Amino acid sequence: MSSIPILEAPVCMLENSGEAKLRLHPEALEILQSIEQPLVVVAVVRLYRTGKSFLMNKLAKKKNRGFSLRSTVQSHTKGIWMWCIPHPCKPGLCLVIIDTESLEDVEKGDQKNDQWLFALSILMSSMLIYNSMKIIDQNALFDLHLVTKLTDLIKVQKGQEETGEDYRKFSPKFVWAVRGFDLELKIKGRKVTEDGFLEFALQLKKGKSESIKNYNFQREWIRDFFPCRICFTFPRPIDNKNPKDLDKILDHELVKDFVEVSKKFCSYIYDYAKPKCVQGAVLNGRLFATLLEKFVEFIHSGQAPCLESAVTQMAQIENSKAVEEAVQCYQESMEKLVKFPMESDKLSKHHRCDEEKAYDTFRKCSFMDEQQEFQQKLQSDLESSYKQYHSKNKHELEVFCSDRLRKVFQFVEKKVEQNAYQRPGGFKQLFLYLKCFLLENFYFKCPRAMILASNVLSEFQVKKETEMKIILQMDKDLTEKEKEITGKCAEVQHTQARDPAYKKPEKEKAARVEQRNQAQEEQVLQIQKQLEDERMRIMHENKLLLEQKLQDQQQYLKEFDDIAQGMQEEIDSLRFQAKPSEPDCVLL
Ligand SMILES: Nc1nc2c(ncn2[C@@H]2O[C@H](COP(=O)(O)OP(=O)(O)O)[C@@H](O)[C@H]2O)c(=O)[nH]1
Ligand SMILES: [Mg+2]
Repeated sequence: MSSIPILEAPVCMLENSGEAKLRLHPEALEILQSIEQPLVVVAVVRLYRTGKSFLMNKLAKKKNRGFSLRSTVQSHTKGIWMWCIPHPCKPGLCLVIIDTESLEDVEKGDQKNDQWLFALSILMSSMLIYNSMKIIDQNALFDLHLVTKLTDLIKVQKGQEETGEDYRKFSPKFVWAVRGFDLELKIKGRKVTEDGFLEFALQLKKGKSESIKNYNFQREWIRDFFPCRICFTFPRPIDNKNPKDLDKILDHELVKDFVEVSKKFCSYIYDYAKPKCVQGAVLNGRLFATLLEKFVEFIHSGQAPCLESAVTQMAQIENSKAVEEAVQCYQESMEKLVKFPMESDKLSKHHRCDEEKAYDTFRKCSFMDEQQEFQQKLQSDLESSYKQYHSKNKHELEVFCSDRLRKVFQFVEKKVEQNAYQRPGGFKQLFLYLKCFLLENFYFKCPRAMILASNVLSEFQVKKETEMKIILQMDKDLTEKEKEITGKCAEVQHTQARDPAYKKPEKEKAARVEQRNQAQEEQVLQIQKQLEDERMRIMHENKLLLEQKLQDQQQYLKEFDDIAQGMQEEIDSLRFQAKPSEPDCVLL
């Protein structure tokens, strides 16, 4: 997993220029898309110049650079800004701080855009900080009236009447931050906690008058929509009446109580803000960016963002991407590890291993593929990819075998031309050579290729049938002749042994032996000459026969070509005739 990008400063995510359309900033989307970690999204809302940016900088633990603070009425941030940082306490999570400073900015005529920004902050955050000055009073609560309009601003399910329960499913945790609070935490003389203070402000009144109904309606909505809520009361950060340039003031110069509450506030957020979930699925940066795009698309088309539809569309987009990424991961790994040609057993082992990697990638990137529709698509894509590798491997194996065999055959052909095998046992030797070659090159190095190699060898034998037959025949003939010679030599020696001349006195005998030896040597030489002549004759005849056969073969091939061509023409003509013809025009 890649690490969380380090952002030196916040970036604008959604621009509210006051025109009809809110503009998503591609730079922010790109940053989000690169974050693979789950996001904890904390959004701060409400009026400008209530110290939101100052507080968010404390949350980001940044002293110098951060959300810019404005001490003038003119607000700098127009729209929603975001700042992504590694979570300070939970490794592996990314904390996204969202500052929506321009809500109800006096310069912005378009109230509708502000409402959308408020709705988006609620939709996108896992914790919402509602910032107010001084006290929780009717005015501050009135500003939360937008919550009562949420049914107009956000749809949970497609085309259904929605209940508070539906809204509660995605509502963020709610933190009320009261700033510049200088009252005592007492209600009717009794000390209360900060939460007790908030709950008191949200209490319902008894009565049935219209004003009481309105009073209660808002509170009921807030209580219903934010079942999980908490309150922090912050004293003034510095003693001066008009705290300007707070960002330049060091921590030890701030009021001690303020520093303490700030710490408590930050710890609470670090501990309790959960990763953002929609319909039970945790959002990482990429999913968050897609969802945000979908919501803005809804707004631009004049509809309230519908959570269910956005999630379905997001799932389609994300799962298609997940399939693509998984197939790519499979192919990259196969290309890297497979060296063509290889034994099909090994290839299938690689396939199984890389297929597992692909499923892992898919599981990491897919989103709510409950019907396993995309997983099935991945399965069939991987199968067809494997088929391609398999047939590529088969082809390369054939090429590899043919290449090797061609080299041997070239060698054999040369030897055949030099009549190296035209001797007794020549055929056997040739055959043995081919066999040894196959064993050495294929069986021991690549046993799977042996079958293919044997096929190619058979093809060679068919092609060279004539030569092989001649070599075989010559082997037989010469072996016969050799036997004949051996027989004749044995006969001569036998005759010598029985000749009485050999038994005469030594001298005479020696002379006679000498004489006979000469005669026999001559006889043997004569027989050998005869045999050599015979061998030359057979070789010559065979050579002529071979030439004749080769010529015949060429002739046959040519004739077959002609016949085949003739047949092809007939076939073409029959095909043409068999083609359905255009109906004739009928004149009425
Ligand atoms: N009185 C008071 N002023 C604050 C506090 N926090 C920030 N400020 C000042 O209020 C001005 C606006 O602050 P800023 O954080 O930009 O407010 P934002 O518009 O809500 O983001 C700046 O001059 C800050 O120095 C606070 O807690 N109390
Ligand atoms: Mg601000």
